[in-house]
Amino acid sequence: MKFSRAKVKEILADFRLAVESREASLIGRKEVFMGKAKFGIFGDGKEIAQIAMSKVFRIGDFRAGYYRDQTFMFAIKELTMEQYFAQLYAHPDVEADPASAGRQMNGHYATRMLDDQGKLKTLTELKNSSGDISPTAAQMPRLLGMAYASKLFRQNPSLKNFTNLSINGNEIAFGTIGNASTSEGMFFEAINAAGVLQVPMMISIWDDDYGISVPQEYHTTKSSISKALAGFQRTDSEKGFEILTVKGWDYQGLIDTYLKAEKICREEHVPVMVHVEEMTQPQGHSTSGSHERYKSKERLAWEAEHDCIRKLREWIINEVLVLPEEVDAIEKEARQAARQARENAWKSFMKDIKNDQRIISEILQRTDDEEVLKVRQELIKTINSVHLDNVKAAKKALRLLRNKDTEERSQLISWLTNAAMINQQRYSSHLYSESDESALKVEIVPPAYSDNSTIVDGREVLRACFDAALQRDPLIIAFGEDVGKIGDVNQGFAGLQEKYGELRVTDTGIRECTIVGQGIGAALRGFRPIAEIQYLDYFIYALQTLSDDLACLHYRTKGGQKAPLIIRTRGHRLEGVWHAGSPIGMILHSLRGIYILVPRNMTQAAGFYNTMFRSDDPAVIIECLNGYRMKEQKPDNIGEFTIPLGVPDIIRTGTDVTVVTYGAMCRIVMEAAEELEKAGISCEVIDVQTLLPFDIHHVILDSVKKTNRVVFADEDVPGGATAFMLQKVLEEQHAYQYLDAEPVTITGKEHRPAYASDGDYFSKPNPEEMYEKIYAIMREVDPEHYPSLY
Ligand SMILES: Cc1ncc(C[n+]2csc(CCOP(=O)(O)OP(=O)(O)O)c2C)c(N)n1
Ligand SMILES: [Mg+2]
Repeated sequence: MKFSRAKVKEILADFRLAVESREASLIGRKEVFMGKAKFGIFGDGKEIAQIAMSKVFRIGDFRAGYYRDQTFMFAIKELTMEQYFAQLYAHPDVEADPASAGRQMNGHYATRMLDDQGKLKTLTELKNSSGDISPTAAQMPRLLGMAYASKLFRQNPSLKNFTNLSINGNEIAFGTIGNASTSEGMFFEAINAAGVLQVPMMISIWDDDYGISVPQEYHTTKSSISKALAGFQRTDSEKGFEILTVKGWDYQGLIDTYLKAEKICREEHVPVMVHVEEMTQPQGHSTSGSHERYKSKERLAWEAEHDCIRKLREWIINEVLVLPEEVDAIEKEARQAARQARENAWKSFMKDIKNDQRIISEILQRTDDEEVLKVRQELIKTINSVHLDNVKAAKKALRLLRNKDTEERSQLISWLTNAAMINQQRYSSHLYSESDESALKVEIVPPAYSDNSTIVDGREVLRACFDAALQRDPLIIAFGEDVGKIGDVNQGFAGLQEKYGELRVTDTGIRECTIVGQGIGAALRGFRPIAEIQYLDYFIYALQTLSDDLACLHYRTKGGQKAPLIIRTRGHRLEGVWHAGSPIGMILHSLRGIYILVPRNMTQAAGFYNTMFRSDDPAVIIECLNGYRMKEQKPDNIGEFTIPLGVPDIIRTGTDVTVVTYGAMCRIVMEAAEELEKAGISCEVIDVQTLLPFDIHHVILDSVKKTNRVVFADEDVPGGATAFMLQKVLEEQHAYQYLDAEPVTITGKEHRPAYASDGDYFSKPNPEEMYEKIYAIMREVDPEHYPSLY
């Protein structure tokens, strides 16, 4: 016999796991067709490669993958069969579905990297998977960041003590991606960046020749991603990638390939690409359609022939010389295990639902109302009922009982009140940090000034703040285009690379999406990165990653993961179409889950940086493009003072009109307010300072109670962020009842801002326009006192 006893045992255990995982896929599909789950996407056809990969995934390593990886997650023991089914059913419980507590569709894996208090666990003792997302290739930017963290831990000697986060940077960041998804821009961007950075990133491409129905020739140059990327292959004289190819059904080949890949990646910190070809997808893409529609008979026959489990079985019998009966017995046992897990998971999922159903049905039964009894009958008859069926029945009954002052009515109300609380927790908690380090709980230290406080350019205030931060916390790092050598285009980091080294303050390529991903991945691993997007106008390149990955990370894992990343950028008015943008509505509406801070000057910005450095929430901080050379008084406690989030600043008091604004507009509004004062109109100007969160203590409402008139002003398009502010103040703060005049919004034009001073003046709100619109409000009150201007 060629194989040792221990080896045979290992091979058979691998085979058993593959069969169990395949059975889970087959059962999963049936559950969807029986209406017990809404959608299913499975890892069938990809089992053996994932088992091989799991053999080199060590404690302390990280994964960023996609929806086919169930077998890998089983193999590293970070997913049980029951948890797998729990997610399929959308079981809203962290114990049942630790990846997402029922918030994510099946096949989206994640480990719990935070403890119950929201603190990072000792990641070096865990096998870690970052939280999957559905957009294809969107795991790539984060993957780069997780690999980058290993490089920093290995190369920066002052990080050696963080043994809870890294063991000398030995951790590999494992990525997986489908063949078709490698066509995405962010795949190429991340691959290029990994080659440049030389980070321990091992990307496996599960190549089954299709992306849903579309065959390879539509996706990839030369129909092969390893051929297309051959130029990335490192040589003796040039750094690059190690590119390996292997067949998805070749058990021994896969194991050998991954052993080789691991050694290069872990020891040398060289990025490795493992292109796993000739994979299959026995059940087709997902439960949404059948692959017989688009695969030829020949292809289907080829797939049956090359099924990785079938091939492994043949190999075990022919080469390992295990008796077919023994293999049959293993298969049988594995299938039974999957079936039992399904059974248990379903029972557990239905437990709370059935329990609530029983409570409601008992309450309804006690009423003597025919219609209510019908509602009860309907509820009991519902097949595969879920929580919403219970709530709907209870609300329906409550409507029917509205005129009756009965015991049952109050029981229903009490059940519904409790259910609302539970469902809020189930489906709407953890958008932001709920830990002691929440940005909303940071201790507030006011700026301190003395006779010695100097007046300096705004950029120098920022520079001093970053200097103090880098000095204080070795996990704070900053990177972006031109951030390193010249200290950013406005010199906020001037001289800081020289002082703290290239590993702390670093230039990057022009690649906004992966700059953000680099930040997300590093933040997940315990760093406190400042990822810089040079201009707000180029933020859009990173918006998808921010929206789909960072903004929902804490939410989609129900508090299982966090990435306290600061995205630093600069925006609002300056020059022309692409250096003067203020698309704040777009940002607000796509980034709930990230705090959006819009300081009017660099002192306020520094205060917000200081707050965020001490919190575990992510934030975007938008500095004013035209503020770096304005003079400001530098606080003496530049590294210590903090500014609270959600607390507007009243920058001018007044009695006639409340003007709500932020950022660079503050100066325009103040200029108009000075002029209006001369005409006897008194404006109260409020800088909201942070848009998310927005005016937590209703400072604006108090102002409107006094002035009874309100104006919202910014540089965004009409109906953009001003509409957001209007909704907050009028609806949420109920300010409408104190208004004596129509609320007014003053915004930029609908088009992008034109170039030069005149372009700016006629595209963005200007002081004259502000003056005239506010004057018109007062003219309506007292036309005699305020005669027509024209
Ligand atoms: C950005 C984006 N576009 C489209 C989709 C819809 N979609 C989901 S999977 C998929 C095909 C992916 O194929 P491949 O990368 O080869 O992975 P496979 O499913 O074959 O393993 C598509 C188009 C998506 N999820 N995200
Ligand atoms: Mg594919």
